This record gives sequence, structure tokens and C-alpha cells, in this order.
Amino acid sequence: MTQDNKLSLAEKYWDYFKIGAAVNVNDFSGIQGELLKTHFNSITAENAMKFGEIHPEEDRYDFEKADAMKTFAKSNNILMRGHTFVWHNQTSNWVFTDKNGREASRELVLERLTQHVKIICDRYKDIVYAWDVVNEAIEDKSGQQYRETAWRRILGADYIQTVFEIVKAQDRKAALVYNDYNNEHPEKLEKTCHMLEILLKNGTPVDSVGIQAHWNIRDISLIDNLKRAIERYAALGLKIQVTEMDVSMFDFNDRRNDLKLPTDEMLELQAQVYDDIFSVFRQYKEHVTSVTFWGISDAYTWKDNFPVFGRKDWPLLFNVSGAKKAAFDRVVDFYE
Ligand code: 9MR
Repeated sequence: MTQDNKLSLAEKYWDYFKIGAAVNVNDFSGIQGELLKTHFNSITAENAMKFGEIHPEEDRYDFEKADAMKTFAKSNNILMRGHTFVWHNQTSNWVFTDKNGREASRELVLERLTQHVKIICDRYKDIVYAWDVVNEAIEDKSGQQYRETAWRRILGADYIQTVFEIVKAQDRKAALVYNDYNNEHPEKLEKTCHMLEILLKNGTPVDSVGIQAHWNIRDISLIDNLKRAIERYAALGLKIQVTEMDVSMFDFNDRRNDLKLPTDEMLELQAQVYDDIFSVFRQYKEHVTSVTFWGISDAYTWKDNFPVFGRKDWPLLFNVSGAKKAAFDRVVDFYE
């Protein structure tokens, strides 16, 4: 198969959904920058817009990185996803602490969150088309519905609805997303639908489910699970955004750390899995509105440090030199 070298992933998927990548500020030049400009029409800050990064102290915001992202996006016709407002990670303790060092009251945390959301929305809503409003609020442990977090403890059991309403009041246009990992797995899917049904029944302004899609090449249930999940979420009237996709070479429980390069068998299997996944996304294009990779090329991926610290992984469509992998060719090889 010959591929046009200039073929753009985002252009190929123009009539389907946006194609995004998670970025850091050093991605805007060199090979990563070229890949972004050619193949992507959406970016998500991998870290720069998380609460603790952009608002490290009560009276101090650090907009530098997020502003640089917005500038890059604007000059290249790219839109942004806003990631993320309410999460149990990467949120500074000051948010939950009062001036006497005690746990802050509900009223104080609400006031701080509202102010934070207002400032971020005012600054970025001209370019942000979707906000990850609440991230990873479902508990992984069997039989438990919600993750116990400071947000939930302080704001109360209906905090998710409250947070969506706060964001809606500041940005009436962007899609508001509930984002999580493994939410295509049967048990977490049930928990997520349970939560969403309650939210929708109560009139919560939630528009989309974010399926993070931290996947791997060995998961034989993936495609069935994915189809079922998309159908369930769509049946609730919600759109689906694929928010953090990568397809690791390693099963989650595989702690091997002896490979310098991916094997041919791995690369071929990865190409097949990506092919299958994108066929599903295309099949459900009425419901899927964006597909974001959690990185640009294998030159840098958070998977290099998770779940095995320092183990190289190769989960994306471009290799460590920025060249297209077999997976890329398969993802763009369709005529419909
Ligand atoms: O990729 C992010 C990594 O650089 C950070 O160290 C980590 C900190 O928690 O967060 C990673 O991104 C996460 C994302 O924000 C939410 N879903 C899971 C992602 C991978 O851990």
C-alpha cells in the first residue's frame, strides 16, 4: 500500500470527528510541532491546565504554559479541550484548607472553585470546545460507586451536579464532559451509566462522556466492550469524546522491562488493534465527536513511566523519530 506522504490524519477524518493530541509547551517546534500542525486539529494540555499547575496558590495563577498553547492553537487553526476542573489528583491542598489550617467549609471551596472556573473560562473559552468538568469520580473497587475525594467529602454527595452547573454558568457553548478511564469495562460502565442517569434526571448540564482509552494490544475484550459502551452512552443522549488514547505494547500486568525496541509482532498487532478501534469510531461517528491521543509520537509518552517506571513503551501512531507507524497507515486506509 502506498500512502501519500502529506496525508493528514485530521483531514482524513474531517467528516468524522476531531483528531487531538495531549501536548506540553516544548511540543510546538521541531518534529513534534510539524506533526501537530499536519495531523491534528485539537490539543489538550497534558498537565498545564490542571488546577494545581495553573492555580498553584490562592492568589497566584500561572497562565504561561496554557497561554502558549492557546497562541500555538490559534495560529494553526487548532481548537483546545480544557483539562480539567475537578480531579482528585494535581489539585493543591490550599483549595481544601482554610486560613486556620483546618479543612475548608463547603461554602469556601465552592467560592474558590467558582472563582477559578470563571477566570479559566474567561481566558480560554474562545478556543476551548470541551471541558473535562469532572475527572475520574467513579470508584474502581467492586461494589463502591464513587471515589472518596476531598471534593466529594467537602462539597457533598451531589457535588458532580454542582460542579457541572458552575462550569455551565461560565461557558454556555462548550461541551461539558464527564471523563474517566476503563469506563468501557462492563462493571465501570454500569456504575458510570448509573451516575449519568441520576445526573440527567436532575437536569445536570452534562453533554458528553470522555472515554480516556488508555488501552493495550493484548486486551481481547476491547472491541466488544467499546461498542457496548458507546451504545449505552449514546442511548442516554450523550456524545462520546475519546480523550486520552494510547495503545500500549504491554498488558497492564506485564512488568517486563527488557525491550529496547518494539518487536515486529507487537507493531503488527498494534496496527490491527488501531485498525479495529478506528473502524468502531467511524461506525459510531454520529456519537463520537473527538478522538484525542495522549501524546504525539513515541518520542514522549507518559507510558514510559507507567505502570513500570523507566520502561519504554510505543503506544502512539508515530515512532520515536516522528515517522508513521504501520498503525497510522491502517487508521487512514479506508474509503467510505
Ligand atoms: O500524562 C499525565 C502525566 O504527565 C502526569 O504526571 C499525571 C499526573 O497524575 O497525569 C497524566 O495524565 C493523566 C490525565 O490527566 C488524567 N487521566 C490519566 C492520565 C494518565 O495518568
